[in-house]
Amino acid sequence: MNILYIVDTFSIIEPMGTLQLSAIMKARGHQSFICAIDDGNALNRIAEWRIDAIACSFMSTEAGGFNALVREIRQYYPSIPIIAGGPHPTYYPQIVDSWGLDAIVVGEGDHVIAELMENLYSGKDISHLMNVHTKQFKNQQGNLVEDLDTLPFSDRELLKELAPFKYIPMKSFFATRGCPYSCSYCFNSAFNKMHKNKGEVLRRRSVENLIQELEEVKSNTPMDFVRFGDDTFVMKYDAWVEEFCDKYPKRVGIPFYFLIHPNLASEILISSLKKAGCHSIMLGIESGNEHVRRKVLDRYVADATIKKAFDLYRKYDIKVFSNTILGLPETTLKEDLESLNFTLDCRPFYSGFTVFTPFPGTVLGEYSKQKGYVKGSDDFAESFPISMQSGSMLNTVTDRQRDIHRNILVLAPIANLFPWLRKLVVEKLIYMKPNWFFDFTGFLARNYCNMNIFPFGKSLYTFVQIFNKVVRIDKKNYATQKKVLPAKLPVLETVKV
Ligand code: B12
Ligand code: SF4
Repeated sequence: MNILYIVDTFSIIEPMGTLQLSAIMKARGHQSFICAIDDGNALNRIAEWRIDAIACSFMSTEAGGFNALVREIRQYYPSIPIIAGGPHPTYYPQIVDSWGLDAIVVGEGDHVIAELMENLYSGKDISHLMNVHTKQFKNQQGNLVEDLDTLPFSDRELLKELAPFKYIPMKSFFATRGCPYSCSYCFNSAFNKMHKNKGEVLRRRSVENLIQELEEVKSNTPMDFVRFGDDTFVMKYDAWVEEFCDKYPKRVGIPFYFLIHPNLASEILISSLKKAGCHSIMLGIESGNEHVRRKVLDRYVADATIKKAFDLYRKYDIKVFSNTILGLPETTLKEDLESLNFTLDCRPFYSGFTVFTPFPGTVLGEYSKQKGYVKGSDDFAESFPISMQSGSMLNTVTDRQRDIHRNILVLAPIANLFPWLRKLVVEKLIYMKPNWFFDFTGFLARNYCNMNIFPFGKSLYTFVQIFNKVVRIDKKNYATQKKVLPAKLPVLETVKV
């Protein structure tokens, strides 16, 4: 089969779920093709590449564009099998009843994608497949992938000739799947509940398997920075970390980044990872108010623990990208300002802020909906913002608070980079009307910080490619985007065998 994988956009980070599934399908002899809907030519690609089946992967923020695209594809190719998976179909599976999809996969797709696509294509039964929902049936969740080493390495060939990936020498890897924490705003709380008794939540590849993939990618592709995308790369200093810190510098030796929880900072862990090549990390602060953190976010971490973690990472000269959420349910401007001040006190390298978004399936998302805090319709395809940097979706947030949020998002990194500006930013500038000057300086600060957290690619050409991409991602909006529609119905027939 010729399978077309569709993602929303080609950002500077590879779509790893899609690359994993493509590797599984290629191992069974199928051909893979990929396109992004924001290029506007998906419909033409189906005819041009003689596509037999389509696999869409998307988050909730991307659902509106996919809904429109699936409708368009159905007009031109009524019988081509279309399936979908990823975060939105997982946490909002009701889409299968109204979107015109043949099936969706809830949760991990590795065990089921081959049989699902092959059976759909050849008209065979799919009603026995775990994790699969259709209009007619909604099957239960099967077991989680137990041994990650049994999965093939991600199919990076799929992106090899594609911009921006071919210009970007930063490559993503996953050492684990799952997260044992249950923060109320995050998808893991829902994922873990959904997979109760379906296997271990946190699974880890062997160091050897991970290093072999890193070596393979390093020998095939330009790679000068490694980004571990795991929810929590490591949990503590243990035999795995010891082995990783021994093998990684010898066999890979490229600076790397990962995400970790502030509860897990210990001197031995941080010093060992630094020696192994750790350049930067992401630490979640999420709220500067300990009560909110515990009671609203289900994040059981003390102020002092967070500050100690920042101090330790600073001591080992590891650059920290922090994340703090504004506009949380049942909080006011007072807590937002506490969060701003606490974040600046922690002195991250880059103080990232987002606005709370009530994602479907998450504890806090569902709570906000039940309480009537969510603006607009219940249809996530219609009402979801395209990014957590957009204005709040909660009707409890005032217009003044929205303006202040917007200013904090762009000005906090500036106050953080230039501490002598902190008083001015915190006491005056964030209360002004948002304006292009704040946005522009914030954009520069954000990209300066990003370039230091992810210091990959030194050429001007890479810089221009990435800059283009960043500008485009910031402006992304499928509804107003120019699309290339086929002028008349293509002659392609989908052949069922
Ligand atoms: C990397 C990442 C990104 C990258 C995306 C890069 C890319 N090109 O895809 C970037 C940084 C751009 C990003 C941005 C955002 N992200 Co993000 N991101 C992730 C992250 C950390 C890893 C994704 C990943 O690669 N996972 C590993 C692969 C193997 O797993 P997977 O993708 O889930 O795929 C498996 C299954 O889902 C399934 N599957 C997936 N696709 C398909 C398709 C088919 C057909 C089938 C059958 C199965 C299937 O099978 C795969 C293998 O088992 C996840 C968290 C996570 N751990 O997954 C959050 C996550 C996906 N992001 C999330 C969010 C909220 C965002 C933002 C909105 C945040 C923001 N700051 O604005 C933005 C959205 C930007 C936008 N475009 O609108 C949420 C999504 C929640 C939701 N309901 O949609 C997640 C789940 C994290 C969370 N905190 O809850 N993100
Ligand atoms: S620690 Fe991070 S990935 Fe894990 S549940 Fe909390 S927010 Fe989600």
